[in-house]
Amino acid sequence: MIQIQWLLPPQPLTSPLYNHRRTLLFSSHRRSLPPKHSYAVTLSNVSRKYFGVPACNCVNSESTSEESKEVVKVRAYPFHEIEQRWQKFWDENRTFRTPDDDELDTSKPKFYVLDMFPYPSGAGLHVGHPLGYTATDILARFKRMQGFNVLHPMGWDAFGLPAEQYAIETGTHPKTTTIRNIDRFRTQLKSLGFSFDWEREISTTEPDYYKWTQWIFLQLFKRGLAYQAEVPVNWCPALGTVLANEEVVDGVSERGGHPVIRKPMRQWMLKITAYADRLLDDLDGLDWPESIKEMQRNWIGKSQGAEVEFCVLSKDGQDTDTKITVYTTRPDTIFGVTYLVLAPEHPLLTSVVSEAQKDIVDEYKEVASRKSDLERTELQKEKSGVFSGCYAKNPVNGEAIPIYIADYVLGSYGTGAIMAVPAHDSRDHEFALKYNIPIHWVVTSDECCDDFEKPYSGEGVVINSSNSTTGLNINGLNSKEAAVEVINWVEKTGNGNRKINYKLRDWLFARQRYWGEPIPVVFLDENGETVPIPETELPLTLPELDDFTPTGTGDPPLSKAVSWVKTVDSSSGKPARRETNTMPQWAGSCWYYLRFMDPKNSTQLVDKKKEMYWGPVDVYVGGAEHAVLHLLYSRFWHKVLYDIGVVSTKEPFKCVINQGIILGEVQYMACKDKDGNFVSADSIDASGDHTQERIPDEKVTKSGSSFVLKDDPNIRLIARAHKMSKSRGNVVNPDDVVSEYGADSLRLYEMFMGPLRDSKTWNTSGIEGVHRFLGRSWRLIVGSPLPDGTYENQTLAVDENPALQQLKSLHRCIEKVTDEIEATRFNTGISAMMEFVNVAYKWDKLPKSIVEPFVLLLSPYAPHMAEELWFRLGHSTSLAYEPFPKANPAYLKDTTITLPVQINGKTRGTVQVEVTCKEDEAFKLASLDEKLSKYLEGKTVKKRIYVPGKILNVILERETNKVVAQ
Ligand code: ANZ
Repeated sequence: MIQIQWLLPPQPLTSPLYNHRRTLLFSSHRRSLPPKHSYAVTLSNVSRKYFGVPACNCVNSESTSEESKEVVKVRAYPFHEIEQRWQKFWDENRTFRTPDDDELDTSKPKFYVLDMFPYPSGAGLHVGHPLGYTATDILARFKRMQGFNVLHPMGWDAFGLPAEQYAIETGTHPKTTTIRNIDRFRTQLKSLGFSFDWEREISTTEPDYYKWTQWIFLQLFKRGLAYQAEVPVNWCPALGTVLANEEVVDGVSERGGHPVIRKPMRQWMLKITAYADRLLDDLDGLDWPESIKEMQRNWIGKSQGAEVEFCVLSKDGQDTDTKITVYTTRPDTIFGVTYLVLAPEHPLLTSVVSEAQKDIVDEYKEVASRKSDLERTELQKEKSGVFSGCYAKNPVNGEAIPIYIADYVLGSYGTGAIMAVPAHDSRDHEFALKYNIPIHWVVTSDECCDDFEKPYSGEGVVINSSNSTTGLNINGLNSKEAAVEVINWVEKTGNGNRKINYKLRDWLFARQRYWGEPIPVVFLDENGETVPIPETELPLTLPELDDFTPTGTGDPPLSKAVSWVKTVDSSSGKPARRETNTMPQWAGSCWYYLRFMDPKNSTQLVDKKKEMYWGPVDVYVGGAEHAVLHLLYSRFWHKVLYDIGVVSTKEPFKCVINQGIILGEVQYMACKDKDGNFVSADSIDASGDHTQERIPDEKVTKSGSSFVLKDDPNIRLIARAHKMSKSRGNVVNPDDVVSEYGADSLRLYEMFMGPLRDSKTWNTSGIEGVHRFLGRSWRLIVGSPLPDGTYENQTLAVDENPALQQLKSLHRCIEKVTDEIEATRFNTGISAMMEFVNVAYKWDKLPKSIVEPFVLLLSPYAPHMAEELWFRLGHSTSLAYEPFPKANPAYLKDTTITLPVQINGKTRGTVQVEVTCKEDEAFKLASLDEKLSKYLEGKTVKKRIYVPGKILNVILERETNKVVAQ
């Protein structure tokens, strides 16, 4: 019996990882083990190896009495001591401090590798965070070792809603919550051994930082790029507050489920549309995932078309002075227009709607005002609308067509009015069918269906499109030619003009919130004029507030800071009020990458020289959820800063990588019929007349490509991985993994799970695998543990020259690891190291000149263990700046060949030899070969003919041959 003791910091016995370990023990002993911190069990030698316990000599270790006193420390290697020691060492020695000012040698190449900095939430880190952070840390450590100056910083995007909501609920000041959460995040990140330069840490909530966010706002304001407008917001009358989009679910408030309406309010807007073309064009030169570039292109949504005027007709069918201008990208379909649509918020509504239809239209407008643009334009939603009671004239053929009001047309895009062509647009088609409006086909192609039942939205050849009165005839032209023709015609006849439109809207930049950057302007009491505050008065700090509850009037909470709001305009000395809206959370994250280059500068946002050296960011890693807004907003600000000479590059991020998401562990569900009996998942029908029950992993086994119940293999189970969430109980906490397996194992595992960019499923036995690899590497180099579970202080490495085979294995590993890090294929880099360790286990001796480079290769991935091994190999300084090993091509060439061996002129087999192999060596290998040795054993060699690299021919003495044969 062996006493197994968990040498781990106390942790809840119910933690999933702890349970997993216990299950492992349990399954190797086929015995149930209650959750406790110490077990007396018998370990086979296989299990002993797994737990790092010295092997036992006895054949059956079941009941030897001395052993029962043995207390075994369960762990593959002493990561707890190692990791803490090296984290302390790095901190105390400021190992990862990026040189600054005079110490910075700008003749060296630079590498700026950045993570999308986190919002420090109350929940702490989840295992998704370290995925990207480990990848960037490997790159940072690798480049440092390659002689680059590396900038690898970390900070906090700490303004935002949750801290404010928490303040409303508990009265805790958002600042207090934020500091607490930041402290937790920092501690967690440090426990993972990331080589951030913590001296550059920034938080968007610090006045020293947001002083510059406000400064950028002032520059935007001065250039007319920040302006005020009446814009609809989500107003919740019951809560008396404006809500952010994410706080509104299906038209009601997320908290309390109260109705939310759209209400126009004065807002700050940023004119990102002025940069639309540059934001689009400059995408081409970026090394970003094509998918993100495409999403940005779609978001900017540049389209080319025309604006065409339709004259509104009076009751008796005469032209009036009122004209409706529509925007269309398909002027070629103009003969197919059978109605017009105005958005419910269109300004011409009042002059178009007939007296009879007024009430119906007003009611429709009211309902539409409660819907968001997204709801209105959703393709699946049923289209609705009302007739205005009025008609307009199609300029190309003089036809009178009805004007409708429908909310699938948005007031904010194009002109807020469309010419509807139901034959060729699916939304118009659906609408026309519903309201019995004619459908006229004007484009045909091989691809469109014969029965004209479905709309055809592609291009083709134009038909049914001529009019003798207006003289326009586009029949027979293809769509592109026809469009040009129509645009020329409308321009010539004064009915419209060519037009480029963008989907991109100006950026709504104000929030009716407390926990954000104050907007640095005042409004004069006398006339409401907006006056920016002088730059010398920045930062304009957030006033202290005790009560964060909404005002009930829609005014932001800051309006409660009465003495702060009431002020004077310092340039004129006139009484004024401060702006009480704050900036959105996007603001601080728009430019933080610049501040990391020069975080303490109190006179400039960033020093020009430093920016010229460090900019742009070389590699930027973060979640795909930021593909559009964050990346677009920061590109916009960067371009403005470029225009005013603050930055020297047109784009902020040279290369962007999206790490995939980590899904929770696969869960198994069994289906049960009405009577509660298990039924196989492949036998259930879609009627849903069954329930599902979660099955614990130990009751599941694999059968072919599916999973079944161990007890009844006929019952096939449903296996599914879900997004990690508290409600599913599948959240893995990185702290638990670190205390159970160590940070190096977590780092290695997250990199080993699969390609960085892919989505992956968490699998605790996967960590066991990499943890075992680290334990094996440790024991390969340090040796087996002593009986008390500790290890010798040195290593097993010897000062001897390496064998050629050892050099070859090492250099192959160097080449692979280097290539894979450079290509950010970290998982395959790990496989190369695993292969190396497997091979190295077969060697008798471990030369230092082989072990040391291997430790350096391992160091970006598992830095704690690597530092410890480096130290044990006799080095007194950190390996962080040791040159990264370089593969020597001489050892990479495959120098072995297959040499044919003949006996008495007949080819009898082959041997693997070095190209440089001498005759004696070749003969020795042939005599050791299983097949060839049969021909050579006991015989006398008369002659050997050896052509190096080509052939070995062995001629045997005849007599001897006979003698043996007797
Ligand atoms: C006639 C037509 C015929 C259209 C056809 C399309 C197909 P993009 O490419 O996205 O710019 N549209 C214009 N303004 C709109 C608004 N405010 N709300 C909703 N839809 C609007 O789309 C431009 C097309 O979307 C325009 O071209 C217009 O419908 C519609 F076979 O005009 B089209």
